[in-house]
Amino acid sequence: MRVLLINSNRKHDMLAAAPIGLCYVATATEAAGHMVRTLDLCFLGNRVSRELKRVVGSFKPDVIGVSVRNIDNVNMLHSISYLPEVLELIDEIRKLTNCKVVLGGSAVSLAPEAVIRLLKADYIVVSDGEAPFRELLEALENKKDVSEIPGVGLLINDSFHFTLPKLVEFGNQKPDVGRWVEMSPYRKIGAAYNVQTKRGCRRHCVYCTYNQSLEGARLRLRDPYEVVSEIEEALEKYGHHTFEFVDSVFNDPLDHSRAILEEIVRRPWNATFTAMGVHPRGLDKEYLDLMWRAGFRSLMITPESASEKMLTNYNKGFGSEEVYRAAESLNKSKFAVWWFFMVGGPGETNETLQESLDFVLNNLQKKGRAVTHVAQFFIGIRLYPGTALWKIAQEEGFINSSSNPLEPLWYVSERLDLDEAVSQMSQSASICPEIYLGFDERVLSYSRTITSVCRFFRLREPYWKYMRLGNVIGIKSGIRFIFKHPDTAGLIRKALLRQSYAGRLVS
Ligand code: B12
Repeated sequence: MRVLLINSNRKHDMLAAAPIGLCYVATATEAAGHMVRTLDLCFLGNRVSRELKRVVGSFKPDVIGVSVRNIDNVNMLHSISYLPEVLELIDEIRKLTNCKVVLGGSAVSLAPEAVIRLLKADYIVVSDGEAPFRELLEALENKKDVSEIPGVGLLINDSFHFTLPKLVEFGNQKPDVGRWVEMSPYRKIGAAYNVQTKRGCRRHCVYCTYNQSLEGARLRLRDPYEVVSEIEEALEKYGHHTFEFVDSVFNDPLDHSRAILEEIVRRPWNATFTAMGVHPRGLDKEYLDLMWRAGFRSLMITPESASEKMLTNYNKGFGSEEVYRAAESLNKSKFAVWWFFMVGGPGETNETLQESLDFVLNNLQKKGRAVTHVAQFFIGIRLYPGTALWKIAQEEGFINSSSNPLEPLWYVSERLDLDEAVSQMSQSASICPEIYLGFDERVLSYSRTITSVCRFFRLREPYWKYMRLGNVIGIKSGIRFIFKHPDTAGLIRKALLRQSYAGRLVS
C-alpha cells in the first residue's frame, strides 16, 4: 500500500520535537513491504495546505497516518489547545482524498474515544504504533475485519470499539529519524536528534499517564550497544551532534542508563547529550561525572516538589532528602539543569509550596557556581483519565462523569490560598532569576529571535539555559513580570469554573 505519514505537530519554538514516534512507525511500515512517504508540518508555516495538496496529489496514498502529539500545552495560565489545527488538517485531507485516515501519538493514547470522535478519523492506534498499524494495513489491504486488532479503535454505528493494546518487547527497531524528517530546521532552533532507550515506566506518580496508555508499566529496555550504535549511525549519516533521550525517565533503571553512558564513552567520537525526565535518585558525583564524560551538558529533572509531604502525596517514589542530595551533587558540576515543580497537588498548602520555593532559593541560586539552574513552577495539575488523581478529582468535585478529557482539566488543592500562592511565587521570582513561572512560557513565542541572538554570539546549547540570564536582565530593568496577568489567581479560578468546579477555591 502507499502510506503517507504526517506529523501534525507545529510547535516550532525552542522545544520543537522531531517526531520520533512517527519515524518508528514509518520504518516498521516500510519493513512490512509498504511504500512510505512522510510529511512534517512543523516548520511549514502558511505553506501547510499547499504542501499537503502537492504531496497527496503526487503520492496518491491509500492510507494516511497522522501523528497527534499534544492535546494542549499543559499550562493553566496560558492554555493552548492544539487539536483545532489537527481537525482543520483532517478536514483538508478529506477534501483531497477518500483514503482512510488513521491517528496515532500520545494525544490519541491519552483519550482515544474523545479523539476519534472529535477528529473524525477512521481508525486510531493507542500506545506503541508499529505492530497495530502494520496489522491494520494488512487487514485493510486484504479487506479483512480490523475490529479485533490489539491497540486499534474505531467507531461502529457510532459506538466506540477498541481492543486493548498488546505491548511487545522493544527489540532493536530503529526510527532513523534523519531519514524520514528534515532535521535542519530543528537543529537551527536548537532542538536535538531524538533517541529512545526504553519504553515503559515503573513509577506510579498519581497524576501521570506514562505507565498506562502511553508506554505501559513494564520496562522494555533496549540493548545499550544497539542504542549507541543508532547514535553513531545518525552522527555519520546526518551529522547531527546533539541528541536527546526521550525516555519517560532516562536514569531508571540506573544500571541500564549507566551501561549506555559507558558505551558512549567507549566510542571514538564526541557528541552532546541531554535528557528530559531525569530522576533525582542516583545523581551522585560518580554518575554525574559519567554523564559529563559521555557528553551530557544539560538535563531536565522532574522532582515536582521539594516537600516530603507532597512527594509522598504524588507517590513519586523518592523523598525530599534525595532531591536535596541531587542538588548538592549538581551544584558541584557545570551542567545546565531545568527543574520542574508542580504546584497544587493533593494536600498542597502554602507552607508546602514555600518549602519548594525555599529549596530553590537556598539551593539552586547561582552564587558564583558553574552550574546553571532553571526552576519552573507550574500551578494546577493536568488531569488525565485512568490516573489516581482523576479519581481524587472526581471525588472532590473538580470533574464529573461527563468531563471531556480533551478540555484542559485541572486539579488544585483546596488547601491552597490562591492569591497567597501567586504572591509567594512572584515574590520568590522577583529575587531569584532561576525561577520561571507559568506565564513566562509566552517567552517561547520569541524563540526564533532568542536562538538567532544565541547563534550570533556563538552561545552553547541548550538555549533554554539563557532564560536565567533573561530573568537577571528582567529583574534589573524592572520588566521581569512583563508576561504576568494582573489577576493570575483570577485566571486559575476561571479555568476551574470552565470545568464546572464549584468548590471552595471559586466561592
Ligand atoms: C520527551 C518529551 C518531551 C521533550 C521532547 C524533546 C524532544 N527532543 O523531542 C520536551 C521536554 C521538550 C517536551 C516538551 C513538550 N511536551 Co512533552 N513529552 C515527552 C515524553 C516524555 C516523550 C515523548 C516521546 O518522544 N516519546 C517517544 C515516542 C517514540 O513515542 P510517541 O511519540 O508516543 O510515538 C509512539 C506512539 O504514540 C505511536 N505513534 C506516534 N505517532 C503515530 C502516528 C501513527 C499514524 C500511528 C499509527 C502511531 C503513532 O507510535 C509511536 C511508536 O510506538 C512524553 C510522555 C511520554 N512518555 O510519551 C511527553 C508529552 C508528549 N509531552 C507533553 C507536553 C504537553 C509537552 C509540551 C506541550 C509542554 C510545554 N508546555 O511546552 C511540550 C511540547 C513540545 C513539542 N514540540 O511538541 C504531553 C502531551 C499531553 C498533552 N496534554 O497534550 C506528554 C504526553 C506528557 C504528559 N504531560 O503527559 N516533551
